[in-house]
Amino acid sequence: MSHIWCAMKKLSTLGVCWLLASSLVAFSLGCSNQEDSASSANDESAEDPLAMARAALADRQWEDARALAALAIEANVEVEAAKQIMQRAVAETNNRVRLEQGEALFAADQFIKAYVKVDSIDADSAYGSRADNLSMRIRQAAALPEVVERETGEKMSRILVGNFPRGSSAKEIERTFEVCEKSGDCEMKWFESEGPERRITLGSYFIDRHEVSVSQYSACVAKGGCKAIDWETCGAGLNVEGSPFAAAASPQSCVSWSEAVTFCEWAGGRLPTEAEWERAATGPDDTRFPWGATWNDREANWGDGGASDGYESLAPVGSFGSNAEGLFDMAGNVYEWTADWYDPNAYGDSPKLDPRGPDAGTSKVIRGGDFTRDQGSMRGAHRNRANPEVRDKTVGFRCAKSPSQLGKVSVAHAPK
Ligand SMILES: [Ca+2]
Ligand SMILES: [Ca+2]
Repeated sequence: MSHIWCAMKKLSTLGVCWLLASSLVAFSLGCSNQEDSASSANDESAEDPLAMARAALADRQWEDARALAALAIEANVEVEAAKQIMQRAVAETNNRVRLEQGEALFAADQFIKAYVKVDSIDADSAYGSRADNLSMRIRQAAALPEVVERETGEKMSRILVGNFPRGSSAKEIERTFEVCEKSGDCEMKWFESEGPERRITLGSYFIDRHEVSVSQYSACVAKGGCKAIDWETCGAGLNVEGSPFAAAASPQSCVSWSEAVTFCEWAGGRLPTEAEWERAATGPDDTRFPWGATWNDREANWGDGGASDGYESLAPVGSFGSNAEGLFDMAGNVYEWTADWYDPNAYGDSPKLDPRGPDAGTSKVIRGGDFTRDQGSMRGAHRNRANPEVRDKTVGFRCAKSPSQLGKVSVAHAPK
């Protein structure tokens, strides 16, 4: 604020004090020393509103820059240059207002995509050199609500822009294999697709707190947005009275990949990418399991061979605790479709920014393990795959939203 106050002191003698009178109330009065030192260092710039406007612009003090440019215009000093500063300051001010109104996450994503050419330079060093800008964008992103709600009432958690070590180290793969071998015949190749572990960067996004439930899916069917579940191709007896697979609070399984995509589009979003799913599961601290570093057989609906976790079959969504991002059932209950095609070697040569898997394939990635699986499948880094056309009682899904999809509601479908 000292820019303006000091300029005011100078320009008030020229009779233009009225220009800023209304905005003076909050200004600091502590600029006399700065003025003195600035004057002794560079008399001309200290008294030149245009120079001070430039300085304010460089300091990202948009309001100051705007007011000082106005003073320069009023004083008829290099009017064109002053107008340019004014335009820039107004644009930035408007941008800030928009950000405060809810576009911060979108801006953060745009920032990343504009500044980081990940395939040609290292993302981490790019961020390092622009740490101030990035931290500013993250602060802006953090100003948004942590939770948004979609039309079906499902809450979505905000995952902030940032990077994380995706996949598993060779040591972790070996350790998981050893644990697996204690309970049966296991093959190392089941786990090797989790490597190599690499730090990747994702933009901000939102993701459902729960697996999509039977009742939510039914709402989409009732409104003509989704096809009715084809229970027959999934398994006999799943749709009978009292079946956990047809219970309203259960996760909706027995959906093909494209049926999951259709639901998420209807709900104004999309499926999460495989990378987004993993980051959401392992949280900001990159924990081995959604709840933390060590195995706990009461934290998920897994294949315990009985019901020590309380459930022999599907559990109602959200029956266990949430992870650090407020997400439920990121381990167990049902596997979850992701957007990506499966490739066991996908991590080795994937982009470091927002990887989206291979362009084509024969199976889609499913994540999180299900109610029949052992503890190795409950890890956040665990990968599996399924034929996209298959409907399986162990495979469901949850939806994500890009910041650019915020505010979008269910697609209006005419009743069929
Ligand atoms: Ca269980
Ligand atoms: Ca799950």
